[in-house]
Amino acid sequence: MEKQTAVSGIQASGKLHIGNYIGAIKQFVELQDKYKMFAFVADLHAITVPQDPQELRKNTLDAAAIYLACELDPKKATLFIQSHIQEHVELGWILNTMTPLGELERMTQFKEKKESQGQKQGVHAGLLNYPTLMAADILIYRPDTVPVGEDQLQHLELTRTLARKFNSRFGETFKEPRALLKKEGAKIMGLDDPSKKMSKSSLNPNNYIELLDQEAEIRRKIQIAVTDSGKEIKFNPEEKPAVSNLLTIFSLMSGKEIKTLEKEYGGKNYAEFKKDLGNLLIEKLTPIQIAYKKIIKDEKKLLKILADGAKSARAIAQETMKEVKTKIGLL
Ligand code: ATP
Ligand code: LTN
Repeated sequence: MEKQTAVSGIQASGKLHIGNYIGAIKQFVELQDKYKMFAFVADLHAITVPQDPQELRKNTLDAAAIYLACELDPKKATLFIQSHIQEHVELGWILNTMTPLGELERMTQFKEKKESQGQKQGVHAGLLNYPTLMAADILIYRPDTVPVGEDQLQHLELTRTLARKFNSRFGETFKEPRALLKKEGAKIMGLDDPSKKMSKSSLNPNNYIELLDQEAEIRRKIQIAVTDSGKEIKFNPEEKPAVSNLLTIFSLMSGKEIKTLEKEYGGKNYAEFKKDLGNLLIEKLTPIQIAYKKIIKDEKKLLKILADGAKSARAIAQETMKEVKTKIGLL
């Protein structure tokens, strides 16, 4: 039987954190054996808010290097940079012409970023049109599934709607992909505020643990992570959101069940639990950091991997675009 296809991307908008790892990258790596996996760095999405050019370049290469350091294997998966495939933008434009403005205006991510960006640098049309480019990123490879964190579900729903709309107007062209969401870890919360998701655009660096954070920094951030009232280490997201979040991180990084952790830490205090969690994160992130350092040193080799990935991706994207253009009557 032919392998199913999976597609997903990560924005090059800052330092990747353990939420990105648990909610997204870890899944891509698991999928690469069973699926035809397309993983990319969404640099065009990153510029929907202003980016410093040098930083954007560095963040894009870093994100690609981190994919590889987390053991995404370019022999199994297709790894590339979004802007290297111009067909994404071309299809994105076409989808824009089929998307009601109201659908874009009601997107939670748009509303949130409009609020935070608006105060800083104003809101530009790219931020509103973010989801149609994302729909193009996906539909162009006609995937069966899209592994993402919970915050992207709304964008994926729009993607499915656009696929249906296009198909009913111009004939069967796109597959309606389903979201692949982890039961646990699809929404890792901020260490400073367990009511909001861990986010690289958080203004407080203590919100997240970067995959490249130094040992001392990891220990410090875990130590000062907010906890809940009471002393018990129990999983109860309503009553103990902060500790439940730390337990989720502990469980997904160690492979131990939450129930086992609750037993192990029964009668122990937050300080002991946090000390062990800090050690665990250091143990798991150190090999990623060592691999990253090696990969990022050899930029030429990294660019070659990305160029090879783009070549494979482009071949498929061009084929889809040819069909799309014919169907809608572009010469
Ligand atoms: P920002 O918050 O600045 O928009 P981000 O941290 O959400 O950025 P993205 O590049 O937008 O990072 O996300 C990449 C992938 O990581 C997406 O699949 C997203 O759903 C997932 N992800 C992001 N944050 C979390 C989180 N806190 N928990 C689980 N998954 C997450
Ligand atoms: N919007 C996504 C990043 C992204 C993406 C995609 C994810 C851009 N294009 C296509 C899956 C499929 C985010 O995580 N913020």
